[in-house]
Amino acid sequence: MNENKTNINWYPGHMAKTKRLIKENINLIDVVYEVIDARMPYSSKIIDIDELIKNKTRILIMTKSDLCDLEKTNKWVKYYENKGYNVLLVDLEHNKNVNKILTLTNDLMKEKFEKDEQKGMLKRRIRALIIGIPNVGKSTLINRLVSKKVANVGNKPGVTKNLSWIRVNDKIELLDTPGILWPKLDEKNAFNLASLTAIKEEVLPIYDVVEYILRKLEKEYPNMLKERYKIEAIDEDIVETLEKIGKKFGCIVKGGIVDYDKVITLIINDIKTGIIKNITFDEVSDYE
Ligand SMILES: Nc1nc2c(ncn2[C@@H]2O[C@H](COP(=O)(O)OP(=O)(O)OP(=O)(O)O)[C@@H](O)[C@H]2O)c(=O)[nH]1
Ligand SMILES: [Mg+2]
Repeated sequence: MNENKTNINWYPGHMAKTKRLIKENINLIDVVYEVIDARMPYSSKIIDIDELIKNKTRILIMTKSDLCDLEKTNKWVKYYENKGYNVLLVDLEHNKNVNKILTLTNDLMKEKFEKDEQKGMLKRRIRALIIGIPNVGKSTLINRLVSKKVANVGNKPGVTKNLSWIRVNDKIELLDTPGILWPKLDEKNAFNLASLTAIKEEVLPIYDVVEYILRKLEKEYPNMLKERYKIEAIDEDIVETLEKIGKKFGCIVKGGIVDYDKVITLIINDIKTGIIKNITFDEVSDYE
């Protein structure tokens, strides 16, 4: 694994605050929904999560299954199951597998709640904490579970700003939280996070992010390069490749010169909007 840490000073203060608030509220919580992106099951997992949530019962929820490379991501499901996690792979866009979350939650909580009842404690709702890095779909998950729009969502990091309790039904309530990350990012993880919109692209040099995306596609998904960008291989000098793509897509300014910023935006948007999909950027073999 690449141990280089990016030295960019980017860690926003509100993330430290969110972590503190989660620590303060953790004793109220029965179960934790740890949300990660199925396209990066390693890079999108909070590094110091155990420190934050202690040994609470948890469900690892992988979102965006509609956008991931299922073959690769299923290896990650096994990887985490072997480590003892309860894992659910869900597609929040098309509402697939979402009802399994509440069923599993009830199963996991049954014994505890029965015992509490026997002890004469008042019946109360199960309290679930939703936690994850930015833009993985935490608020979308809440809206799906509640079956209406109660939380703001958006296809960019940092939409949710505060912690808030949301009642799902008379059995369960959820605590939505803003996305959190950690101050120093491993370089490879940082590029995955920037490529798949979990940190603002501008945090890293945008040309490097796009080069990373194209080289990753060339290595893992060469057919996508051919189908979408009509190119067989990435040039050693990435500018030449951007030039070719720019000409094909008409990203041209006056005088027939390629507008590189437009090419960059095109590629970033292809990932954001899911035109480029069925991709998983973390390789399980790197971590076994
Ligand atoms: N295709 C697809 N898109 C999804 C899925 N889940 C979430 N999204 C999209 O991902 C984007 C981010 O969703 P949010 O729910 O705002 O993410 P969040 O984790 O709450 O983000 P922050 O509040 O910024 O931390 C939105 O554009 C969602 O529509 C999914 O399973 N599939
Ligand atoms: Mg949110």
